[in-house]
Amino acid sequence: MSKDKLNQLLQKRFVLLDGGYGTALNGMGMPNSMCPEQWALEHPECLKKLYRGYMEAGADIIYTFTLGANQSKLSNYNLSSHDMELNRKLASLAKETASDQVLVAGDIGPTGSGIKPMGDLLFEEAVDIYKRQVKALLVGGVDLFVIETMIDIQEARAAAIAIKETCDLPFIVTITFEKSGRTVGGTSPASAMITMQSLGASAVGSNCGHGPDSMLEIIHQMSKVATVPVIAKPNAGIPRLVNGHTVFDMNDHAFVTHSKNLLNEGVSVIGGCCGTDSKTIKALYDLIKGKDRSFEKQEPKRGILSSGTDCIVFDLTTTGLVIGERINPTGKKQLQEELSSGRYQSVSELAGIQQEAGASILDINVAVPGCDETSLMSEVVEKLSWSVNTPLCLDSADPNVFEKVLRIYPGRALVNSVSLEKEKIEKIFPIVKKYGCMVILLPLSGSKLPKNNEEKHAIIQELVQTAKEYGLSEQDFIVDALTMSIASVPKAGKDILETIEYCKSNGWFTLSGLSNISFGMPERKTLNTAMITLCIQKGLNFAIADPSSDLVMNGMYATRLLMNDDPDGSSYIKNVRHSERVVSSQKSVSHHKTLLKENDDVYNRVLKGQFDSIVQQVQKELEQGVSAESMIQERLIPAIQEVGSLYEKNIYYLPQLIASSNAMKKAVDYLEPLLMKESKSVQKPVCVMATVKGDIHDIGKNIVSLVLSNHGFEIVDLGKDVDANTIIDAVIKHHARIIGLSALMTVTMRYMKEVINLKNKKCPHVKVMIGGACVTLEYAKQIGADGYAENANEAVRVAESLLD
Ligand code: B12
Repeated sequence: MSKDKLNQLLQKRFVLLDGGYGTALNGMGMPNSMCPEQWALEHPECLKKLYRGYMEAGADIIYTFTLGANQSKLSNYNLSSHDMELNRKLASLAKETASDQVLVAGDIGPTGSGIKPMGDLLFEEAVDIYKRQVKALLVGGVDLFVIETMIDIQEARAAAIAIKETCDLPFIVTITFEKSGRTVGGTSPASAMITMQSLGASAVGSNCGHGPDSMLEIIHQMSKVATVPVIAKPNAGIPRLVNGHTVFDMNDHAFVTHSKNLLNEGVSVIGGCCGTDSKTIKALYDLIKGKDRSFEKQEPKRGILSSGTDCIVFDLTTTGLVIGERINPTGKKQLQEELSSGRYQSVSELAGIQQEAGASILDINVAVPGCDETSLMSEVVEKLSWSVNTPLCLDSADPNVFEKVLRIYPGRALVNSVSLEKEKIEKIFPIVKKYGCMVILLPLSGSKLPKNNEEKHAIIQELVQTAKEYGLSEQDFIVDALTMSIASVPKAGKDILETIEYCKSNGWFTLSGLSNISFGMPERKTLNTAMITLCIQKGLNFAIADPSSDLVMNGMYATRLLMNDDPDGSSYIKNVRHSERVVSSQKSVSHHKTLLKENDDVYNRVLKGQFDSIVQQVQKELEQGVSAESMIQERLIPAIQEVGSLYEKNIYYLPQLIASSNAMKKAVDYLEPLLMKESKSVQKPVCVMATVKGDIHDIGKNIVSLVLSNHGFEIVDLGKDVDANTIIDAVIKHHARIIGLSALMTVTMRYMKEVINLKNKKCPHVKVMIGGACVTLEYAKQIGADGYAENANEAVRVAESLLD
């Protein structure tokens, strides 16, 4: 099916998707010990029955049963090499049953391994894994693709890129969010929507999760920034185990009532996930049947950029957005040295400082003579992607640098920049289109500066025209007003103001490299401040500037207030800096200034996740006579406790937790041998962790293991799908005091009891604590577990209490 045809369908009317498969097949006898895809293939009648049910209920699209049929996930069942065969056959089965009455979407789900920093795979490894799946689904005859149940935006992006680089079929995307309203990695619904629609998805939304009621706010956030139809495919909540049966508490009536609210929030593609069946889909059909709908969203012209976690949305009237300019090695010897030796401490610090100081975007320039700019830029972007929440602006004069970096950037970036040069145009515009980012148009013709404003405006016209020929719209670019130095061009100030006016009248976003105006002059900040106030009067959207300059920032906030760009004065009041610096109340992932401790670089490095440089700092302090024990007890442990509390409050997400834990681990690994010398005993309580047999969900178990080890437990992690004998053998071998069991499914949580029974026989003194989405305190008591915890921090408290 062509993208246009699907888009026509999606824009004409409500579209109905299918319901759940996994739980339904479990009910038909699918055992958890077996690969679901293989079992389904061996029992085609079961799957066909579900398909027929959904088709009769009125579904427009059914999914192939291939959510977990990628090489990585199949390795759990030693079936990696069967991925192509399974996908091809399962796609053919769906096509055959559909017999052209409904569309078949090739289903692509998480790898199960995750992409760095949250998992083990490199981004390109994930792309390759998905490409194999896409190719096989194509052979099986699918009409479109669906990327679903993605909890990591990078996996969703890798799958989208794999589809785009393999075929022209359209794809739709649904992301799964936590109760907190963000993904495990911290991506907000709006940011996920922007990132995936920019990459070319025909519709974007959410699936699975915690039921249709808790999806309402997620859909609300997504709808606000959506330029494509919005999808909701919720489950019927998290199931409970009641008298040995899996029970989803939400009935069809309640499901449909909540679905109505989802439609009112802007959803136009709807279906169900686990816990829903053909009756639910029929009820949804009745809900949307005959309802008129046309997807004609008349949006104001607006630009949108996103990071891995958050986004910024602006329109032609938005002024005073600052692009932090300080990550640029030109003329900075120390930064050059660090970058050329692969050290990024200053980069991380400059990023944090600028974000804290109010930058909306961070410019990243790493052009160090003699260095491979593409690899350097990739590494810096990889590093900053999950440690700051502002979008990034990728700044390079070399057009070859962008593609590799755009592949790994987990959001919608800004490319800086393209000028009127054939080579740049031919390289940059196609990749801007492919990766769906925004680009800065720089009015230079080759390396020549325009002689006057007429010439400058003619170049801008030509660049805009060319951008449109490459399929970009006015929402995809920002024009650089080209700021010259007042020291060399006396008309420089007036010229920029004229260019801003000219662009505004054409409806184009504008930007100024503000600091250039004062180059070669004394008291540069004064000139920069005067310039920004004048520019804001003309409606400049962005200034590339140093947000740490109080004078410039205050001038900007004040002008916005005086020009009625900040009608209630709230931005001015919140941000203006008094002569004594006021700490910004803005939430910042990397630098919680208020939480950082003055003069405690060890503590601060853990808090900021600076694992590259922590050992150096520890060594320095040891040389100054600080004891290893005091460093651990008084600074490292409190720091990681603070990290845990930030994670619990949804201020930190998984990437920050991992980075801080790495910092802690590196420091402790270095200090521990010294502690032995100081003849202090460092025997840690051992905890054996496992996801029980039949269950391959391990993300929660991994987080609990990480946080427990941060709190002084020695973790023996046995992985997932682990049987009782293996667990008890490990307990005996490692003299463990606690067993931590995880299960995410009602069918597998029963197995926890078997582990407890065996433990009671072989090592009754050992304590067991349990957890996982479907597990409850009640269930823990029922099976005789000693403890239960709902999340990782709670798990630490429970584990510590079990040692008493
Ligand atoms: C991501 C996901 C997957 C991924 C897993 C990737 C991976 N490496 O883990 C993939 C796609 C592979 C997958 C597969 C399947 N999934 Co799934 N999946 C999910 C999903 C969306 C999120 C789970 C998750 O990682 N959450 C994030 C983590 C951080 O949360 P958590 O695990 O709950 O952990 C926290 C706490 O519970 C606690 N905790 C966890 N473990 C422990 C342990 C101890 C000792 C303690 C103290 C605390 C503790 O602390 C953690 C941190 O805060 C859930 C839905 C949901 N909302 O939970 C469905 C869900 C678990 N999956 C479900 C199903 C049905 C399946 C499949 C059968 C689907 C299929 N068609 O194949 C297969 C299962 C195959 C198998 N045999 O295991 C159902 C289970 C329903 C049921 N009957 O019980 C769920 C609940 C969806 C639903 N609503 O129906 N899934």
